[in-house]
Amino acid sequence: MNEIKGRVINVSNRLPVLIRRHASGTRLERSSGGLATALEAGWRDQPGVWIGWAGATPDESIEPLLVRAARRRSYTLRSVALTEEDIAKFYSGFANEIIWPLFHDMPSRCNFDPEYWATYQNVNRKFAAVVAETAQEDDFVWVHDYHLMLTAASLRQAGVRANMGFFLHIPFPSPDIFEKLPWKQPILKALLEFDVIGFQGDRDRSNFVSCLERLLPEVAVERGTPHLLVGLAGRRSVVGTFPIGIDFEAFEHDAERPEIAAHAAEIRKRVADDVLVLGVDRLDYTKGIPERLKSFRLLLRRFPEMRGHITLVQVVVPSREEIPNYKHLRREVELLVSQINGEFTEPGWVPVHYIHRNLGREELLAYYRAADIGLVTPLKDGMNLVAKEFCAAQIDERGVLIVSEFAGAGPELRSGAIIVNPNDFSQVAQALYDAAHMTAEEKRSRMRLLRQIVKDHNVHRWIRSFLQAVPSSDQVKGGSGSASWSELDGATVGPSIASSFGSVVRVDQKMPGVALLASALTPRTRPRYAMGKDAKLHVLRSAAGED
Ligand code: ADQ
Repeated sequence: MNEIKGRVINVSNRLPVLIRRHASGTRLERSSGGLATALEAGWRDQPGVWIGWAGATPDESIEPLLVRAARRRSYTLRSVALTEEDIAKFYSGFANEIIWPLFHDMPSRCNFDPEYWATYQNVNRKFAAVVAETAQEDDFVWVHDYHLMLTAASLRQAGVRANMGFFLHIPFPSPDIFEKLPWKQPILKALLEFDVIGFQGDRDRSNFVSCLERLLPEVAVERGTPHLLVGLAGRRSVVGTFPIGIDFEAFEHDAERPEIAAHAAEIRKRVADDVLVLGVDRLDYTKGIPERLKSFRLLLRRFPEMRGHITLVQVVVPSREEIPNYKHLRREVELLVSQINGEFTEPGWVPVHYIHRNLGREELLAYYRAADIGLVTPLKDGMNLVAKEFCAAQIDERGVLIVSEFAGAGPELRSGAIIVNPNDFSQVAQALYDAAHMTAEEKRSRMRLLRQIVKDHNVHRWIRSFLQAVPSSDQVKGGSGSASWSELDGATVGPSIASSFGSVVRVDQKMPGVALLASALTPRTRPRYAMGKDAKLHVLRSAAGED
């Protein structure tokens, strides 16, 4: 573990604020989506810099607005200027018509336009240029998500020496899916320029390592506990799993406010004694909204006694509406809602309430509190923060969470939630029926457990554990620095930035943090490390071709 002496520089496609131009002038809005929500909550009161696109094409009116937005924050904001063409080919194109569907296991939705790749490289260089102007050697550059996978490579070329980390907020696909990408090798190589590469779940991390093994045979992989080390051409990267969390305390605290309780009571009054099922999503085809609606329809068909006694409130926030796949999705969802309502509505009861807008935090919390069942059924999702927010806001412990096995939140919350396959409409319908008939005691004990998990694995812990995995410069650059990996065992992390996200953290005595990358050593000098009990030293292929 390296002590980060300088600042943390967060880099993401979007800043936490978005500049929107309206007929009446330019306005600042909060960015929506999971990344901005989590990072902004985790970074509250922490110093540093956040670099990203401010959501408007460049002109001189942006900077004063950003300075104003930074006044209410502990960190400064720096914008990266993107042109209309960049936005079309980098953001809508490469990021959201190639990487997003591919990494969510939906290759048939990809549009592998070669022009997108050229712009993606160019825009990553633009981000890197702003980071290079900002970062000093002691700083830690933390790059977020699939939009910016090439940034470290550009920064290294520009001679930037700061430590760099990358966190992928979305899933990483298996080799059979990833290898469809025409630019697979350059992307993998560019990722290995980061010192730490983090994933939401073990499955994502293991997919990444399998892709390295298949597509870059010269890479050396060493499996340690809790992290792995991979090496290529004299560089080493720590590869770890860091499941993201939410600011539990803030959600819990806000959900307790009397005005939220009153708003929740109002919502409940509208549905009378019905079981209130809640879905909250960005309108995205990965979130499984049509499948959820079909499962709800099946419930009403299969269990006629539920008619008039259960209501689904589906809230969607408009998203990426300029991309054709998303336009079709909106039509599909709205058609299904009207078909279900047409088939089942009775005087005094409408089965699906459909809300197509961004809810304010108060309204969102009121829905979370009012709901009896949180229905979170993405077809594939890095984590899914809605599942965690629902638990944090359930202060009365009366709600049941149904969550997809294909969301990162599934494995993490499986001890208290009902886990479903979102493609199995029959299973989801049965889960809804079971949740609606669960006893109050069972609901309470499940929700109590869920809330404890979400509280323990909060966003601050996520940040801390990622920063703790940052190796020192010597450790990643190979050569004589290798011995210091063993020195990590049992070390107490000093007054570093990591510890400012919570109490001082002690590195687990049983794990060496990361084990030594064997490829950098000759067999004679290669030390043996005390690995976790299930881990074994496994060198697949060394850079020196030893194995
Ligand atoms: P997202 O795909 O954006 O995030 P998610 O994690 O569910 O997905 O976060 C959505 C956020 O938007 C939540 O904070 C939710 O409260 C908010 N939201 C959704 N609908 C809303 C509405 N109608 N009104 C107001 N707010 C709404 C990506 C990955 C996820 C990963 C996160 C964080 O796709 O898998 O969990 O990053 O890493």
